[in-house]
Amino acid sequence: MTIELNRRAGLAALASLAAAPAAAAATQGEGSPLPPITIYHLEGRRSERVVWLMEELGFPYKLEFKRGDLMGSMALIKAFSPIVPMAPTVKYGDQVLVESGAIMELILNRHAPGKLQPDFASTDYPHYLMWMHFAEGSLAARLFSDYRAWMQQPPTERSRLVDSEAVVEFAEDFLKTHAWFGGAAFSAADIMMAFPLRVATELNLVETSQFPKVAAWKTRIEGRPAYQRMLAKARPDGMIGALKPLPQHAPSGPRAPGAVR
Ligand SMILES: N[C@@H](CCC(=O)N[C@@H](CS)C(=O)NCC(=O)O)C(=O)O
Repeated sequence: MTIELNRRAGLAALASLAAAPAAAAATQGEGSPLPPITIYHLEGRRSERVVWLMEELGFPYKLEFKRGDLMGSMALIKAFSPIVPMAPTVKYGDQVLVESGAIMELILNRHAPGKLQPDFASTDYPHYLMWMHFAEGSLAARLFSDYRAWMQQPPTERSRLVDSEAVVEFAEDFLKTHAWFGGAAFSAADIMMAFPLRVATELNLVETSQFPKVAAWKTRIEGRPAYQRMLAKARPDGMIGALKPLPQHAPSGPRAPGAVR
């Protein structure tokens, strides 16, 4: 507990040094003042995570995108931040940030203490943090590498390595014993996991019917008022420019035996 208090005090001190001028900032509860935030966005893509987080927290933000025009939205991002144009790109005060997970952790830890993440000392916290990072580090990474490979050549057997089915199975197993990816309560880990788990089924990387716990969890997150507000603002015309689903994914079942690296 002492460590937690010290950490929070440290974060608060850091934040007050880095905070935008008081006039431009909005005070958020007991957290540090929130600098002006602009989210550069592509409809139906990972930038929805930051919009959804802000809606859950009731925090102000500006959303930049060209409605119904993914290339036009990408051009806005490139004009603003040409070096690594990705969605989300977020203007946080005077700083330009990418990586949805890092942006979410920053906003929560600095400006929304105690919200949308389990207490640091709880047994839920390690799981929460694991899923916050698994979402991009393992799940999205393996889904998109399988998608690219299987688009070129349909798979005849499952990979010897941890593949799309294995990473989604891991999420399904966790949801057999936990209501949410943060454990007992909805958290930012659910926001992080929503995009890759949607990709897994919509792009036909896995067989949807094999993952009933994931399907039930999706219904629950999509029923949240903040999720619906995010959809209305960030995906006003529904999904646009969706990638083509795979004609065929790897046959499900045990992975092919062999060496791992
Ligand atoms: N790990 C990054 C991934 C960001 C990312 O790749 N976003 C996609 C949209 S979902 C993008 O901007 N793609 C454009 C490109 O790669 O050129 C995050 O979580 O923010």
